[in-house]
Amino acid sequence: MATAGLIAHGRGEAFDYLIGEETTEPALNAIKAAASAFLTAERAVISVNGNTAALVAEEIVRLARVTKAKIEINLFYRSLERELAIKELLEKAGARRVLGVGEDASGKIPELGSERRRVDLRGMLVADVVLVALEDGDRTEALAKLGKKVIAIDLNPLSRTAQKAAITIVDNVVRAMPKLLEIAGKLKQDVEKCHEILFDFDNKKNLVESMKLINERLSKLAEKGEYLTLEDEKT
Ligand code: PTJ
Repeated sequence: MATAGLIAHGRGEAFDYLIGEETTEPALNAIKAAASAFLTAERAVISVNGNTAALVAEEIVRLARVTKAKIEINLFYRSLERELAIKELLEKAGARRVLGVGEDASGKIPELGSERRRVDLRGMLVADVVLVALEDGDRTEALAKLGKKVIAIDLNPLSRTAQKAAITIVDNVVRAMPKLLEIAGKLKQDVEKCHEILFDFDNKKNLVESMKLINERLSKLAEKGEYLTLEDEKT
């Protein structure tokens, strides 16, 4: 994980407290839409950075298998050494093919500078659906502008990634990925249902629900003035 990755992780933890450290109803709705998008995609790609490799390598590999998606390493702080280390981690988790390593990442995302623009010609460049988690806002925005349907997992509903994605899962990646995997497994045989879910899903509305939830939770906390008491009420 990059040093900046640790800072990104801490930023996420702060928001996890605000949502109550659990998969909320709006997050679950977004997960269902994300599973549907994967299962109806022609060329889906799971983008992997240092943080997601460290946290959910096995789930990434299993999701790729269930949804026939490709796995592509796409780093903000790109170096061949990091790419190879992440590739090894993914292969240990069962991945057979990992895109985006070294010269394979010779495609370019317009609008992005330097090393951050490099993508695999067989993966992200031609993908119709791309899953990103703990992602930088510039890249999410650039992918969306290219017409990709971006699915984001981001604990912060206010981040540019969360705001610019087509489907935003406001949840911790360690909870969201197993759930996404489970729901994709259930929906796999029902493509019609997937289309229905996507038709009914409104990301803006769903993001508003996540923000309302934080707001209501904070109001309750402010009344009580005690975090742990509120947590006890759940049990
Ligand atoms: O591995 P690299 O080189 O590609 O580096 C990745 C970095 C750290 C550069 C990249 O992840 C990054 O820039 O992250 P940001 O811009 O800090 O955004 C991360 C977002 O993920 C923030 O909005 C956090 O709130 C959110 N986040 C942090 N931890 C989690 C999370 N979202 C879901 N689950 C988490 N565990």
